[in-house]
Amino acid sequence: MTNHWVDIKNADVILVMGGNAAEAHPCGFKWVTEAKAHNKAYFMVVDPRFNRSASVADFYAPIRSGSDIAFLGGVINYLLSNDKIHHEYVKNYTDFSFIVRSDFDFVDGIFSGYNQEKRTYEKASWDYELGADGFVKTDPTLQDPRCVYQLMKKHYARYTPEKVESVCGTPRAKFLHICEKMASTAVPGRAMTILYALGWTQHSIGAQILRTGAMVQLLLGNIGVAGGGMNALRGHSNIQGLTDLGLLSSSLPGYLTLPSQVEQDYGKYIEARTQKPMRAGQMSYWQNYSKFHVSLMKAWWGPAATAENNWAYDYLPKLDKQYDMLQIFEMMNEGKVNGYLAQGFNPLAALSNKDRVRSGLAKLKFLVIMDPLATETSEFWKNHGEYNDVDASQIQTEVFRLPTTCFAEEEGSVVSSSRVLQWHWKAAEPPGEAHTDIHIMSELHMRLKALYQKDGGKFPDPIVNLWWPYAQPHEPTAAEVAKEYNGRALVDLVDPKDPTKVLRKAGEQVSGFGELRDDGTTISGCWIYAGAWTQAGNQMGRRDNSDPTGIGNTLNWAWAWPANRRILYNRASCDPSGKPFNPKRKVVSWNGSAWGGADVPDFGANLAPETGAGPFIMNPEGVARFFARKGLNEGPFPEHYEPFDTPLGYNPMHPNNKQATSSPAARVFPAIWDTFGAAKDFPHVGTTYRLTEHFHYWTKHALLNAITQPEQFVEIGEALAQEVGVKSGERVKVSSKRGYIKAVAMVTKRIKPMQIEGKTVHHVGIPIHWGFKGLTKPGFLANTLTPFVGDGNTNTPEFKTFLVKVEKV
Ligand SMILES: Nc1nc2c(c(=O)[nH]1)N[C@H]1C(S)=C(S)[C@@H](COP(=O)(O)OP(=O)(O)OC[C@H]3O[C@@H](n4cnc5c(=O)[nH]c(N)nc54)[C@H](O)[C@@H]3O)O[C@H]1N2
Ligand SMILES: Nc1nc2c(c(=O)[nH]1)N[C@H]1C(S)=C(S)[C@@H](COP(=O)(O)OP(=O)(O)OC[C@H]3O[C@@H](n4cnc5c(=O)[nH]c(N)nc54)[C@H](O)[C@@H]3O)O[C@H]1N2
Ligand SMILES: [Mo]
Repeated sequence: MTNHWVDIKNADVILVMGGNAAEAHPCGFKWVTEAKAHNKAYFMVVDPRFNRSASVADFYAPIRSGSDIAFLGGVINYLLSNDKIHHEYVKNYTDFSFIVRSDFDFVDGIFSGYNQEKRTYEKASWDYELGADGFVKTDPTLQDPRCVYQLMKKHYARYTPEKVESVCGTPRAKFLHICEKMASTAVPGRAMTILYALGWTQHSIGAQILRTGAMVQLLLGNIGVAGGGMNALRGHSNIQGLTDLGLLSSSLPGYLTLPSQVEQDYGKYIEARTQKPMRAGQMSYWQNYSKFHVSLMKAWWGPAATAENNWAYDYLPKLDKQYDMLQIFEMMNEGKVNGYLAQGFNPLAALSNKDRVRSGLAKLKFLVIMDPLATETSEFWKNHGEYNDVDASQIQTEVFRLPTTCFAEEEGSVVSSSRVLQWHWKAAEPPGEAHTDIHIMSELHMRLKALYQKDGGKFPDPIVNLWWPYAQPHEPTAAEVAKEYNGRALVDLVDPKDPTKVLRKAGEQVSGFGELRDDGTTISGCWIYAGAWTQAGNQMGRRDNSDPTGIGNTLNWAWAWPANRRILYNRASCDPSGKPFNPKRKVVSWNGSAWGGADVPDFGANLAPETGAGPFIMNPEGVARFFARKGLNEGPFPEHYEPFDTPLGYNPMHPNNKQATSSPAARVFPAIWDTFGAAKDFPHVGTTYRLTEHFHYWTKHALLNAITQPEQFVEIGEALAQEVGVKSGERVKVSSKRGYIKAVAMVTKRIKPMQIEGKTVHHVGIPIHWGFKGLTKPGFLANTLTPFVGDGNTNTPEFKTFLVKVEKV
């Protein structure tokens, strides 16, 4: 979230789109209720189904799954053509006036630089024009046809309300009503928040959907202000922590990035990530990259990371490709992976195209499961009748199960969607042979290290030299690890201007990332977490909920990254002179000599407005981008592409260009192309989602949850039920090109047929929670049906839109 849970109460308009917060985030959803009760907020839901969020909304509009870019592109067109934008904001805080390179182009769905064979873009032309001074050329009058404003206006002019209705199935009047309500927040005193989750991310164009939402918020001046923001409601209780700590395969902690295989040279690796300001007076905060990177390398390899060996740069793997889940399972299928460790992950249930996942697991030599429960994955090899129809005698994979504890059986920190790190304490002893994840991983590491020390190997250094300075090497404590990710000084840190002045004594915890250095004198395992455990102690354990300004920022409740800031980009809540756009919901302001207020300023505390430094300090241009310069992989302006299982078979924005039917840059493996379905065989649009009563695939092991939702069902509308001749409570078979499931039909008024390009399209709702293990009645894994294709940036599978056929059993 750019903002945070409590801040939702400050919103005037709330849009839940691409998520179902009332169902999947029922505790945080109380802030929507607060905004409605105390702030007269207007609450809107846009979803293929009239879901539980819609049931308490002021307004609901249906949308065809997978068509949100067309809808939001229509909103951009509406805002620009009706002049409903926050002029002072976009003029000063975005790239509206920047001139784009003359070789940038967009022709019938394809941007300049496309390589069809590789299905990727060469992005050089997706950039601004630079002047002789190295700074971006601009046209403050916005008349230049190549300025971002003009290009964007032209790009989205095609997304008319008629087009939106035809592509999305959203009736025009409903679409326009939503546009009007959004537009009401273009004035300085009003804000809209957008709450989203998987209904946006789980598409082959997921990242671009989010970007389109962010563009709408920028036009309205809703980023950085209280009650605004782009708010990703995260999933697992610590999934925010997982991304922060760099567990995605291309990341390092704190959103530093792993080098690619062409980056063998350390100097070039750092230089590429240390961008010089692209306009006068900008901070371009990533200029500090090397301080964070060197401090990380010192945290991992301690004395073995030296200036001479470029801080152990050779120890880092250099990526030849993205190693996301789809890639790993594809490589298993190709026989290129021998072993797999599934820690707190149930891929047979959770990953798309179950048959492909199972055939991948069957090619492994060994599979290690670290989990408190007996998951479907741990029995992928076992015949469970129709639910897992497999011949065990044909599978040689050796499976090890290592029982772990659950969160309540250990202490540690959990990061919420608000970026707040909260410490929790152990409440129960682990049962049986269960050990904490830290214990198991440490043991594995100790034994691997011993083997490498004994036998050597091709390159044992990164493992043999891993720094392990914990009191009990077999089980470091959560507190030790937390202190390490905060970071500390290795020697006395002196003031560079006055060497007699010691700023931080050797061995002391740093108070923030501003203290980190790139000369090997500091460590920090995750720079954005610097400040979480300082000399003053564990900030994550703080429980003071006082809120002196009433805005809900509670700066003494736990600790938020970065720097305990609760609203990101909060400089943008003020006009260029430092006066709040909305004095009633003041976040920060400039008092003539410093920034301050209800939040930690997102900016140099004493950086005067006169410097002209922009609020988006991580961008070298200091402003936010409508034109994603060299950004996402599909192009600098989001464009609608069809899902890979498309009910139309063509892209209504580019009906004559086959190349542009589905995302030209999505992750598709050659072996997968023939696993996509066509509407003639699979005429209905399937989508998968969750229910409050279950948490994925684990609460079916808990009796009370199993009682509340005992049996697998699918939701179909009344019209479709009539078409296939099925009544509520009867069983249906739902098939896709990849397989089938059978479940009870729940016939509902909450899913209505849609008119898409003159054709009737039915949605089928498929909750994900069932499987063949646990205390619920055995069921089919929903992912038997889903396609093995991923977003072109994140590689997140397209779980939310695919073609199925519903029949009565
Ligand atoms: N009780 C419970 N809570 C949970 C979870 C759980 O399993 N159980 N899981 C947690 C996890 S890990 C996550 S990631 C979050 C997920 O949180 P959400 O994303 O809110 O949950 P979902 O139910 O997957 O899907 C959200 C909605 O997206 C809609 N949708 C589908 N396709 C589209 C589309 O193309 N456009 C739009 N606008 N909407 C679409 C669906 O109809 C559904 O209503 O929930 C978390 N909370
Ligand atoms: N079709 C479809 N598929 C989806 C989705 C969808 O919407 N539709 N959603 C996707 C999303 S957003 C998610 S997050 C995934 C969820 O996919 P998974 O994360 O694979 O699903 P969970 O059932 O939450 O599995 C987590 C496992 O962690 C174990 N566990 C709990 N605590 C601990 C612990 O402390 N240590 C260890 N080692 N294990 C622990 C649990 O017992 C459980 O087996 O599913 C994805 N798959
Ligand atoms: Mo998730």
